[in-house]
Amino acid sequence: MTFAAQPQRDLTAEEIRAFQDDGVVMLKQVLAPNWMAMVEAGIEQARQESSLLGRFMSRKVEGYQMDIFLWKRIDILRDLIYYSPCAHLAQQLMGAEEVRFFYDQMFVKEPGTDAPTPWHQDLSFWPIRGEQICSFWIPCDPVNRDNSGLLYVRGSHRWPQRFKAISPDYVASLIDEDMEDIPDINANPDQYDLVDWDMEPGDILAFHPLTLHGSYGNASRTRRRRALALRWTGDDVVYAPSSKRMPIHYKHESVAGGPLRGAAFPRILPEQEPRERAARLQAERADVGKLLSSGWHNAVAAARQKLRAKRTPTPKQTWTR
Ligand SMILES: O=C(O)CCC(=O)C(=O)O
Repeated sequence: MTFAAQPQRDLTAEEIRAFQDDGVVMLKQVLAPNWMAMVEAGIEQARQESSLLGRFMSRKVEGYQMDIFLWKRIDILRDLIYYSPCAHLAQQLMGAEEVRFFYDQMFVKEPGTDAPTPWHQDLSFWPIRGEQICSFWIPCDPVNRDNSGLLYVRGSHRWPQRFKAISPDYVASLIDEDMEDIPDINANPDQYDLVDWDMEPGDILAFHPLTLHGSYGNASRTRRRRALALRWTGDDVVYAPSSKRMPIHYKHESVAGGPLRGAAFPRILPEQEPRERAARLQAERADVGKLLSSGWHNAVAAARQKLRAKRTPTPKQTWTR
């Protein structure tokens, strides 16, 4: 049995084609105001109750706030994931039978926050592999390029390259030196097929995790930019952990090379797993032991990265207007 709501409209063949071929599509008005109220309330609660990791990741710029795995501690976001139409929309886009929830992430840039999101691919630092994966980026404020709407390189999910991860907070430990450096896309915009959209609350940007994306800082003096990202997986996704990939601090039963399993990655469609659903009811905190040891691992890796960076500096990206 699943309790995920049906979408207010089915996606069109053109929207599904755009997701598959371009690696990104803007889905106009697919989340009704009741779901958007949950997104906004969840973000606001998360901002008040930020996690240790969130505080660490947001420490660099005043007005910038990021946090992850919010749904594990914020009930309204758990409910959004289990009951909103998002899982059905992800199922239609990915062409999958099974839909699991991978993780969520909040990105806030208050007016005037000069914090560009560097160009990056998500999959190069995620501990999963597969084709049927999609992210939903859901703003709860009107967004355009001026207040840090996301930019994409259309079709880049089909490029053969895997680029060194530059996560929005520049966590050095996740950089895989075997990957290529990301080119300075904004210095040569004519060489790339760049796309972006003006968005309203209720719209969703759906994109493949290999599609290059980034954004300018928030140059608006008045308009905030609060967004929630929800990540979904389909039938072909396997767990692929490594020291260069984002660690998962919550309980699950996935083994390397096997499918995602367990309460950290709950199945939403075609039906929920009773055991995962039961676990969902217990408030779960990230495993502090794992968090500390990965904090230690991150610190060591960051120090190593700094030493290496002296020899091969990370190429700068142009994000001035
Ligand atoms: O909101 C942002 O600035 C970054 C979003 C992003 O990189 C993502 O959702 O993968």
